[in-house]
Amino acid sequence: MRTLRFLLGDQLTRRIATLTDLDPDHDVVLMVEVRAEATYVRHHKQKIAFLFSAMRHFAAELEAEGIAVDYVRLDAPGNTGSFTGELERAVARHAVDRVVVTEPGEWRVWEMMQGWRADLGPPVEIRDDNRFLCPRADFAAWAGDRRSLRMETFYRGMRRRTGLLMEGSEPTGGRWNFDPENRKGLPKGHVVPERVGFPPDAVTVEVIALVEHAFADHFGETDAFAWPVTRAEAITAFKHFLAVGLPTFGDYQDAMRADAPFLYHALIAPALNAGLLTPEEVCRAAERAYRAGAAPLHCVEGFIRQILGWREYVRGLYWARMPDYAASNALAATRDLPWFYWSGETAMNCLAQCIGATRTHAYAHHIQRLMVTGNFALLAGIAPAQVEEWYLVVYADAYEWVELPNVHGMVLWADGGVMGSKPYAASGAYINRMSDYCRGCAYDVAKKSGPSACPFNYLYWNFLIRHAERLADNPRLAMPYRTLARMDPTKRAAILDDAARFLDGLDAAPSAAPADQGSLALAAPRSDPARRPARDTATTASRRKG
Ligand code: FAD
Ligand code: DLZ
Ligand code: SF4
Repeated sequence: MRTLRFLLGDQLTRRIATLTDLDPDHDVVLMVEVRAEATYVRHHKQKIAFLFSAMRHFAAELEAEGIAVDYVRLDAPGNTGSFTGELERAVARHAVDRVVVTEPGEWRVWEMMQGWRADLGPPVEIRDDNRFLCPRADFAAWAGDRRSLRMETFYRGMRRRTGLLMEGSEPTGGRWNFDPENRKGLPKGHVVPERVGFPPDAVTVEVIALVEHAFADHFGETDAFAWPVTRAEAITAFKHFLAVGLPTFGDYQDAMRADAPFLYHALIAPALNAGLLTPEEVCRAAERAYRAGAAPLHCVEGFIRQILGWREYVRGLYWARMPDYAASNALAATRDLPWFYWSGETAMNCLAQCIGATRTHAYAHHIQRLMVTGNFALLAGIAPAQVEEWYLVVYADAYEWVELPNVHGMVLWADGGVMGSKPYAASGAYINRMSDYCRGCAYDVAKKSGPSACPFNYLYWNFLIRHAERLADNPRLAMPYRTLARMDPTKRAAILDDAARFLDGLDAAPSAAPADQGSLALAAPRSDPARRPARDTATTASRRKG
């Protein structure tokens, strides 16, 4: 029996279900670089370069093992530009008895695969993705048809299931969660260790040139490319993190500093999501570091929770609730995404810093995504589909299975509380406590109203006022709503005025900024429209349908 084994670009592990029973004497592995996958949203150039380079390296490793790989490059003559087109051509090229694939990470590709089963010709076997610790079916059974699904309950179940950080049936250290120890700001003058990077090798150099040419209008820069593109490099990067990052990871997990984009974070999400590392091996290695006394429990638990908890949870939630999950808009948010999300040109220093680093590195850490760019989108009432598209474009680790629940549920509360019991709305005080951004900002974080006040301050109260009907009864928001109830009516009116003026001026080019922003916003050069990635004509909803 001759089998065509179709390997997607984010399934780069020898242990993927597609390859488990590979017969090197008869089978062919198909890998394809296709335009449609790079442009269904216009991904950051570094994400495309990372994935194409990792795919090419992985194909070479398979070939070195004596496996036949049919690898279609982006510029290969006749490349149809889509998964379906390339699969059809490959089936015609090789006389195969069947096709084997592993389920994809995105709903739109899942739907494509149903089409292959119906129309391709040879039988198509779609296998479960064996790279996760919680199979889709197990999560679905846990979730049932409950309306709200809390990560913490799921996480405890996963600890019990895997035995990670467990002493029999009890959590190591007597607690499940050390989150309260994970919220320190960085002390002034704290020296952050250098991180290991991987300057582009010959394969990556070639791929970057291709990407710069073929996807010239996409968001982001490639100059600082330093991602590991092979499993060996990813392991080196992870070992470096275990030595220099993990022992301090928990303490400063939520901290932000303008000159230190990576702090103590692991920088492994692109490698994990593409299959170069497995979630189980990184969790086990972190646990071993704790047991060997090389890292304290609150750091190791904090790290393992992100992967065994959050990562598995969002993936389970995505598959259990799609496609309906993406359609909700509980807070009726409809505003267009402001231009500065693409250009980074805004007088709000926190946003300028996070978006600037995102352009340069295709990276921002969790709190920057949640509490800066996410918080602003929530407070400003940006339409969920536009925010989701942005997050799917700009990060090297972005795939819809992980991006969508984080943005739709955690950041925007567009799911009405399936994921989080309350929206993560915060004023400038939070950003000031956790970062040094406010010191370099044209706005004053201590001011609550008026032209020079930090916009997060009045937008926060404006958000609570606007959504009082929906949120005022939420016990976790009782305190701010009590403050609001006691608020002087003139102050309340000033908040509404400031917010309306600010939001009305949002999408304006800097020279047309309202008077209160003029002197601040004009500090930034006028945006060059050519630097903004052209928007797909397809809506986000239609991209999900494939
Ligand atoms: P670390 O901070 O070192 O964490 C270690 C690992 O934990 C990460 O590599 C990741 O695999 C996992 N992890 C941590 N938080 C989460 C989470 N909330 N959900 C899932 N996994 C998590 N992560 C992605 O991989 N792809 C995305 O598209 C993505 N979009 C996000 C969008 C928003 C709005 C938010 C708030 C978070 C998003 N995350 C996403 C989660 C998280 O921000 C990134 O995984 C993390 O910043 C990657 O950097 P790191 O490897 O240095 O992570
Ligand atoms: C993200 C991406 C990109 C940019 N390009 C390709 C590609 O050319 N070929 C490929 O096999 N995969 C690519 N990917 C990853 C896919 O988009 C990913 O497999 C699906 O989104 C399913 O998770
Ligand atoms: Fe951001 Fe406000 Fe601080 Fe400026 S003052 S950096 S806008 S939180």
